[in-house]
Amino acid sequence: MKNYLDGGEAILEAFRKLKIDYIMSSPGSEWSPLWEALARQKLDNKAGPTFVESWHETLAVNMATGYTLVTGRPQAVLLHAGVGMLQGSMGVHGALQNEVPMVVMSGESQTLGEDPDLDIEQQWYGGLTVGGIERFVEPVAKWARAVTSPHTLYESVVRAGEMAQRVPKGPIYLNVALEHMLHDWTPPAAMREVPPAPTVQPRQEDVAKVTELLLNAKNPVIVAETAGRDPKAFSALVELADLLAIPVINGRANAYANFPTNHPLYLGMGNYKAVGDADLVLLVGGRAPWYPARRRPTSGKIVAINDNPLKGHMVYQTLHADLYLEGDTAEALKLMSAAAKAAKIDGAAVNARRQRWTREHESYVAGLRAEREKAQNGSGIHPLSLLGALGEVMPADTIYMDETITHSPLLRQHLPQTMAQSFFRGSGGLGQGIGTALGIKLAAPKRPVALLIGDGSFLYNPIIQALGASKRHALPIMIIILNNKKYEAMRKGHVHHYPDGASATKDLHYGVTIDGPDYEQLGSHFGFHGARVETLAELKGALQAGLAAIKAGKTAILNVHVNR
Ligand SMILES: Cc1ncc(C[n+]2csc(CCOP(=O)(O)OP(=O)(O)O)c2C)c(N)n1
Repeated sequence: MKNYLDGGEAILEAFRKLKIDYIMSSPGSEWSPLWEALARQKLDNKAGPTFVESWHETLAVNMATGYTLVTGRPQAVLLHAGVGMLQGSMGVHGALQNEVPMVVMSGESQTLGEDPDLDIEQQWYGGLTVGGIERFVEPVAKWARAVTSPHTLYESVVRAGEMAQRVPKGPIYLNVALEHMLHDWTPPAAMREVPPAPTVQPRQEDVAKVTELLLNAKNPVIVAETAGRDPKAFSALVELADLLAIPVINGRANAYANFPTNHPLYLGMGNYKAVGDADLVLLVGGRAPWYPARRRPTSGKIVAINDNPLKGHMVYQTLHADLYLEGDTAEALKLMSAAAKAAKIDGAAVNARRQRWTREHESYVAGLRAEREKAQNGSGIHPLSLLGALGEVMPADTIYMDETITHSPLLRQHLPQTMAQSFFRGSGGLGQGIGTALGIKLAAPKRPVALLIGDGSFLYNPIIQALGASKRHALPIMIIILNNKKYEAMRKGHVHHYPDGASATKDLHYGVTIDGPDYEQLGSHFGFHGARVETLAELKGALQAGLAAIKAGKTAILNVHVNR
């Protein structure tokens, strides 16, 4: 029996030193050295990461993404060779766009059976080894390389974890030869504890300059897009807005809960009317707030506050920033609040502003309520009725994950997002919602997690594999399918370009209709709850039953037939 430390142990020890909680993996035969190390970890009762097996690579990557979105801490993803990496590349691309740090690894053989002293399994000779998997990954990862030798393996993995958490955060890929992992490994004489990435803050003089602008502004407005991913930034934004009575809107592409939607200074998502009259706009965590990008939304000054304002993963981006406050968003906001408190605040002006915006908030909320009430009048279930019912039934600490398309603006406007991390929307291609929601649940086991998803988007997900992961890892989530029996986005886009075209005039559409199965029954293989909801009268009861199911530990699939 081979019974010495090898490259598998080097990788696991690096994960332990990086304080990685989970190894998300979809298996492949290069991983036996790591499985040996995991077996030793268990037999020796040693603390270390938990191995979470997935039946699909995208799912494994997405679960890591969801977990890190909540905790902020990178995890490890082990996939198989080039093929598994290709299958998982959709998730890695999403993580790059979402700036989610992770260490992704897969391996291949270098000796291919030609080393007489190393009997490599024959599948590696032939198509499985591609001679540089990193070539597949480079365009979708922050950094992708092959580990150069068994001697550099340990530090390469540690460095990958350290690099992943640095700005811009993102997935780091390592191709690790099977031979490196099978090679014996001598741990470094002095192994350091790996510190987390330090929090970088903007310079005091830059903070002072922006705070002065803010204190002198008559009509400042905050536009938030990604800030609230960090709960510390969520509360720091509330503190700053409250202190100076600055109204807050979510940008058109907000992917997180950035500010409590029930706060008297909240004015809605994409409400650029407020920005037009502003003399100072604080763009907090901006990604793509203005559209078309060429249109400057205000004659006031724009200050971009973000650790990574210019996104390398975007091919084009214009923030129209006159000033940047670069560094950790929460830190920047806290420093601004402290600087404002230390200066003289014009209390009368702040009070007048607060009154004005509170009235505006109340009328905005009343407008939303009126929209929902009006929606009840038509036949069938309007998506707004579903959103209204969710607001009534679901607890305030619910985490919503959004993988809808044409319904997404409604969701982001009408779903209550009163707490930090109560809303997430993914990046990249469709088919990642369930895995991300499962990763979120793994990180936040006490909070209800509800995935809202279009029927088209649902069908891109590895559904059976994800339901299997939900069962196996005890991650009950509520999956609410907004089933309009079509890819409405495709129809809308077609008619937009060809309003009088052959398709529009004869209602003859390609790429639109979905003749899907009875989605509510898909969970039955796992003993899960399922319900088909076709009338308004059934809606609230169905949500309550779904909530009861997830509380009892069972995933619930609600197939809600919406009328648009
Ligand atoms: C992986 C992937 N394939 C295809 C698309 C193209 N696409 C964008 S939106 C959409 C329709 C999604 O349908 P559904 O979830 O039912 O939402 P609806 O359009 O009805 O609002 C498609 C196919 C995509 N974004 N990602």
